[in-house]
This record gives sequence, structure tokens and C-alpha cells, in this order.
Amino acid sequence: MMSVRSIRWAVAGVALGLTLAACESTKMATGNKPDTPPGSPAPPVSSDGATGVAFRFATSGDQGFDGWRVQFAAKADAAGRNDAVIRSVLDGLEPVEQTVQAQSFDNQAEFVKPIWDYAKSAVSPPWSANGQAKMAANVTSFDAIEESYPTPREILAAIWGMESSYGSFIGVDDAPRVLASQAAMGRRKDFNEGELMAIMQLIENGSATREQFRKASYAGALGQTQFMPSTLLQHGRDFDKDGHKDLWTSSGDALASAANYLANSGWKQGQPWAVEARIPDLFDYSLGDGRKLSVAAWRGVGLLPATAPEFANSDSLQAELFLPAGSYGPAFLLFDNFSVIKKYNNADSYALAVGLLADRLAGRPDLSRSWPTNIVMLTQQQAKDLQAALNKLNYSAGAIDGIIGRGTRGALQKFQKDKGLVADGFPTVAMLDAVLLAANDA
Ligand SMILES: [Ca+2]
Repeated sequence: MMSVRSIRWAVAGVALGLTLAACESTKMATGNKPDTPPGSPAPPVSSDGATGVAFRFATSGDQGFDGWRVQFAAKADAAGRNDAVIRSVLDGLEPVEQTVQAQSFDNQAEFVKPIWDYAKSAVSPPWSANGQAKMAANVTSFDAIEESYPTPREILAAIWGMESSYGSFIGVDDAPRVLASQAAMGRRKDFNEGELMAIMQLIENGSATREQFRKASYAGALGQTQFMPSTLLQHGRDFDKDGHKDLWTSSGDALASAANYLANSGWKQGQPWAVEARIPDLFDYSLGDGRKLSVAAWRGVGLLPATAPEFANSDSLQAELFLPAGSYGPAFLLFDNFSVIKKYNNADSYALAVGLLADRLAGRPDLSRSWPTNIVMLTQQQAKDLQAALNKLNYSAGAIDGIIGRGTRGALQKFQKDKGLVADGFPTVAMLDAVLLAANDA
């Protein structure tokens, strides 16, 4: 299954625009109901909500949507949201045509393309050069943000680049409309309603205006760092101190908000996200099964930093061996900060692209090994066939969902090890054939 976070990649020319839904269900704080303006008549009493305001909206032409909207307005009212804000967010909304919205979600490609395709796009020379120019142009902001937050500027700049082409592409959808459409359809209803509540709170507390929410991704992600509304509410910063958390037009606010979010997600200052590793001949690739060992232990089995002077400043740091292309491409020791990037967006492909772009932006050497160009990736159906066959052979690949995650890779590694093959867990077509053959004989 897709995680609750979702991303969309759009590669067009040199521009790699990515919109992110850095979204997490958030328990909404239900503050005190703002006072009724002086001179207003007492609200009518009914069972609709705390103040008993009956919400009426012009019909959207969709009965199901209209019904959901009235109910949700009452819910927001009961949760203490301001009546005028509730109206401003929900009035005039029409549901997004579902085939259109479903297509947008289906087009999220991170599980279809090979993981390194994103990394290759992200670190292309024009893309990196653009990022370095943007870092130079915003050096004062980056200096100040690095004073206050643990995350280095190149990571923030890489996220900025991935999310919005360094602030140049921030989306054209109305966040309330896309979130309401999902909620009304019953898709992740609690999550989408929570995001709508967060929008109302952000408008109430002056962080942002209703108009700003009209510039969002198809998933409701906002501004230059593509925060979901609840993320903005929880982690947003008013860096330029103008009273607003403006992710749309203030790159300082956007970058400081990203820095604060990563800090709150546990970024460890001074630690790398990953370091490329050189694998010795005759290596047991099954060590790349997600286990964490100390840097000293990885050295003990023969790993060396490929281009960096050291893996990390401490041999006792724990790291995981990551083999995105199995034995056919670069290998990495991943540190805890890789998981922190994934809290922004829970896809290995995303975190890898951010990390590699950050390395380029910081002027670190390019990878010592290139990504494979001649490997045919499995289709989703083939991936399902692989999972089913591994399960039949009792290797426990997990759910048959066509997504090659760690479960499938781990199961394939066990199969490879038992057959005396290079146990890199990498699902080539030849490997699929070998597993299918074994499953047929079983
Ligand atoms: Ca501001």
C-alpha cells in the first residue's frame, strides 16, 4: 500500500517538479470558540454544533458532496472553528471529477520506475547548478537558518528543489477543494477532514489566507516546501517575522519551516544522510537486509568509503547497508538522517534523490559507480508473480501488492542464499524466472 504520504514527480525538460504531501494524521487542537463579534444576534439553537449555527451552502450539483459538506461544517463548528472561516473554506466548493483525481494519484510513479531514475534526474548538472545559484541568492537566509536548526543547508535546498523547483512551481489546485473531494468520497476521510480543520485553524490564527490555499498540489500540499496543512500548522515558522507563515512567497519562511520540521523529526546534526560504500570482492550481499551495524562492524566486513574521506565522524554510529540496484550499482551506508528525510516523504526513492542532490549542492564528489542502464525492471504484474511465488516457497514476501519493498527483497535474498546465488535481493527478470521455476517444482 501507498503510505499516507504521497508524491508526484513531473520531469519536464530540466525542470523536475515534485509535489509532496508531507502529511500525517494530526490530532487537531480544539481551542476555545472565538467570540461572536459584538452586536451579532445570538445564534439559533439547534443540534448542529456548539453554537448551533445551521450551515447552508449552494448546491455543488453533487448530492453526496453536499451532504458531506453540511455534516463536516457542523463537525468543524463543534470543534470550535470560526463560523465565517468555515464558510470561507467550504463555500462554493465543487467536487473534483473523481476520474481526474484518481488519475493524479495513480500517476505517482515512485514504485514503477527504478529507484535511481529519480536520483539521476535530481542530480543532473543543470538541476544542481540551479540549486547552487538559489543557495547563493539566499545565502543570508541559509546562514540564519543554520544558526537555529541542525539540518545543513544543502539538505534544505535539495528538498526545496525537489518540492517546487526551488520555489518556482507550487501548484494550481484549491487545497480545500481537493481535500473535501477525497473526504466526501470516503477516501481517508479522517485524514482529509483533519487537513481541512488545519486549514481553518491556519486562517483563524493569521498564518495564511483563504486565497493562498488556492495554490496547492492536487493532493493539497502547500507552497515551496509542499507541506500538508497540518504540517504547516504544527511545524511552520514565520522566519521573516511578518506575522504569517508564508510558504508560498517567502522562501525564508518555507526553508525555516522545512528546517524546523526536520529538526522535530529528529535530524542529527553533524551526521551524514548516507555515504557511498565500496563493496569488496566476495561479499555477502545478504548483509544488506536492513540490519543496522556500527561503522566499525561494516569496516570489519570489508566496506570502505567510496569517495568520502570517512563514513562518519564516529565508528560507533549505526548504519544500514542499502543496495538500491542490488549488486549492479552503487551501495550506501545509510545513517539515521535518511529516515528523517523519509518522514518528509516516506519513499526510499525520494530520500535517495534528496540526499544525492544535497551532496552535489555541497560540492561533494559524484558517485564512484554508475547506475545500471541495461536492467529490465519488473512490471507490477511480474512483481506480484514474484511475491506470490516467494510466498508459495515459504519465504514470506508479505502482501502481494506488486511493490518491491523491503519484505520482498528480504524474501528474495533468502531464496538466493539457499540457491547459492548472489544474495542481493534485486528482482531482475532472470531472478523472477528462477523463483517461478522453483515455485512450479514445489
Ligand atoms: Ca513570514
